[in-house]
Amino acid sequence: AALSSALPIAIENGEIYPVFQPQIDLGNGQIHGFEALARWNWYDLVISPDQFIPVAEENGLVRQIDLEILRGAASFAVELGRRSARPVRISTNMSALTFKGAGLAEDILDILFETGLPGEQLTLEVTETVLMENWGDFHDVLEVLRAKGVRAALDDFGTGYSSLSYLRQLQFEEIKIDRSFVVDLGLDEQTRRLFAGVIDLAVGLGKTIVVEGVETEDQARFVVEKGAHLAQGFLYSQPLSPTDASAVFVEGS
Ligand code: G
Ligand code: G
Ligand code: MN
Ligand code: NA
Repeated sequence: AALSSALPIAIENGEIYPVFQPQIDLGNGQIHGFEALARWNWYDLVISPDQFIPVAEENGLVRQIDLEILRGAASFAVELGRRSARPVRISTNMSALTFKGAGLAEDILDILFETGLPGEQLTLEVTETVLMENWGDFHDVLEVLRAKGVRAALDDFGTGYSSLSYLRQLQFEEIKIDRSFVVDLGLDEQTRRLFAGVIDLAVGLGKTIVVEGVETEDQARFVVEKGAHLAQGFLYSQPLSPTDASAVFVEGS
């Protein structure tokens, strides 16, 4: 209850902001881009999105947050791009509820225009909830944004129903394999086979495969060997402040 009454003011005051976790290109070891993850500084606490995103969803504030994080991430990428020879790609998370109601595509286009971020440098991450609850809106928004080069990623793949038909029906450019999958790689052969099969299938469909939650060298070796394209996880880096994220990107270029 305290969170829910503090949230609108926090948004207003800019207390909700993105941190940036590197996504590593497994082909060359360079930082490909960053996933923007929301954080909320509330007094001395840093509140996790697992706590405040559900509250924002209940209070009709989640679109505002998703767009604020997108705006922050876009500004970050544009600014860092000025100091770097190669483009900075960013992914941001969009709640299924964010797709409900009119005007989302226009709001996102406005942010691209105002910050100067080329659409080709942006990926929107959504979970399969959006496909079950809001497929039509999602499809319409993506149709507009794709014309600008914006990509879509299916996040947390392997956790929900993850019907394989989603992979076929919808033109996700990227599939993000959930970290719960990765945790089990060391435990059993069945998971390793399933993982390898899913990667094969998705690569065969022309998707970019992002593996989340890579924490050990063994996991990294396995996902590289199986042909994943990008990886994210504590082995490479925690989510970073804009200053630290810029530094590692420029150093590694
Ligand atoms: O960063 P962390 O691992 O604590 O994120 C927890 C969850 O919160 C993840 O599932 C992530 O997708 C979600 N999340 C992080 N940032 C945002 C955001 O800006 N918008 C939405 N809708 N979800 C987010
Ligand atoms: O659901 P989504 O992919 O958006 O969630 C990303 C979340 O995963 C972030 O909150 C981030 O802090 C967390 N995360 C990123 N890398 C790792 C990792 O290697 N291990 C664990 N346990 N969590 C991670
Ligand atoms: Mn995500
Ligand atoms: Na995920």
